Amino acid sequence: MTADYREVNFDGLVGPTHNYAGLAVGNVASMRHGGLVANPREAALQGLAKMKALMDAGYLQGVLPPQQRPDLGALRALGFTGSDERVLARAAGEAPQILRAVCSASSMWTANAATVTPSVDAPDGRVHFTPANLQSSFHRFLEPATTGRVLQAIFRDETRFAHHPALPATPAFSDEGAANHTRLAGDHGEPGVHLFAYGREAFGWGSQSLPVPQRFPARQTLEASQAVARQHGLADHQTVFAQQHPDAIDAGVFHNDVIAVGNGPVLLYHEMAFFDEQGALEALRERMSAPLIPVRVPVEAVSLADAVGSYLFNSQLLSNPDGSMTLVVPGECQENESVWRTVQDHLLAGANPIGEVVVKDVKQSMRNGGGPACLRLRVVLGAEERTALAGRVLLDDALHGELVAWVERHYRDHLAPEELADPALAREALAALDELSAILEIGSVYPFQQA
Ligand code: SUG
Repeated sequence: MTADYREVNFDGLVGPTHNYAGLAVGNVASMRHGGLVANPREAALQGLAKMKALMDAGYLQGVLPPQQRPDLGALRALGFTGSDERVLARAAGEAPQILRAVCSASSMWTANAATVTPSVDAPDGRVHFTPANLQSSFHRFLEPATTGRVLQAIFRDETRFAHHPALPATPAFSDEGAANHTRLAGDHGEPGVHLFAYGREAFGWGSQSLPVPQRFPARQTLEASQAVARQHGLADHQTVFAQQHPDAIDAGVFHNDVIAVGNGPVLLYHEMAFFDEQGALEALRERMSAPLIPVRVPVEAVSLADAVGSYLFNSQLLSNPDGSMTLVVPGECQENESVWRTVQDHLLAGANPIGEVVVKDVKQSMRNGGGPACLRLRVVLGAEERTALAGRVLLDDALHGELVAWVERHYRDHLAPEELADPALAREALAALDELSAILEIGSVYPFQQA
């Protein structure tokens, strides 16, 4: 029986309130661009153009809906009362940063939506999902409840899909999902080894001397990664837990996917990605049944600052039927001389499967620190699992066309942080999401539809 396992990239649709609020500490782009005027329409269309290009190139492409924003429920929980208009106006006057947070379109970065284990690796033969608690920032902590509902609406068949609760939303179990998780395997359908990268240990047993970042927070804990692996039933021989280099976090590597990307047996990484680089490689080699293909980029080729500025490692590395791989990099890589030279001389010309580089413009997202890899959640699915998906979430030309028309109907092309209190924006967003859930046939996943 051939199960025909393939990777489906589920990209997050950018929501109608996309804006630049400077909310993400340790994320250099977000901190730098806070206050800029955003273009939600362009952001959503850039995302859809990337999805369409990959679909046209033969990759399986899925789509995940944005979340309900502004999150008026969150404002009410914080003591703002009265009509929706009054709640927005009071928040704008008394707590503008909170208003910005509840308007963030951050669910577009679906690499942080959840951690996923394919059925080939799980003891019960189901695909496992854990929504990330995203507790390290308020605006992202608002995501997991709806994320869980959306994932359950799409991956509905309980005989094939297993959903776990998000981890306790407390610093000890700080979890940012698949952005700190890479599955390595000879091929998508072969048993894989799960590389979990973490920034700090919460309980620090026996390792008090391990260095921690000094400037920026470490968003993922070892204990969170271990708990997710436990939920999914992964055994020791299937997992490797590696500490991120604290200097990298301090340079703006707030997620491991800003400095490393894996696919199949290939691990493309910057030499500063892991605190114990050799230890991580050795542990992977011991566990993998296929030979690991490390593609290491040294500091002399690309500095940490250039890695963070260009998002070279926040690329999508995709498998092609002939065994080669395609690297989908953000446009910023082309603008950086040392990065672009490394792409040509080191990655494309090197002894590795990377045979093609595709450049995609996702600048609206990049200004908030989200590159091509942040925008997608990878789910390896067998043919029958793909057939079992509920909703209309696998992209085809018809769905792409409807989504583009939907964006053009509903989205503004100009949104400054001061405009977030506009009650018309909130009404526009709800009308758009109501229509979207019908287009995607995912049912009533939003709080406003359940009230
Ligand atoms: O969590 N930015 C996101 C970017 C997430 C990128 N994801 C991955 N690397 N996988 C974050 O820092 C900025 C929002 C603002 O400032 O308006 C923000 O949340």
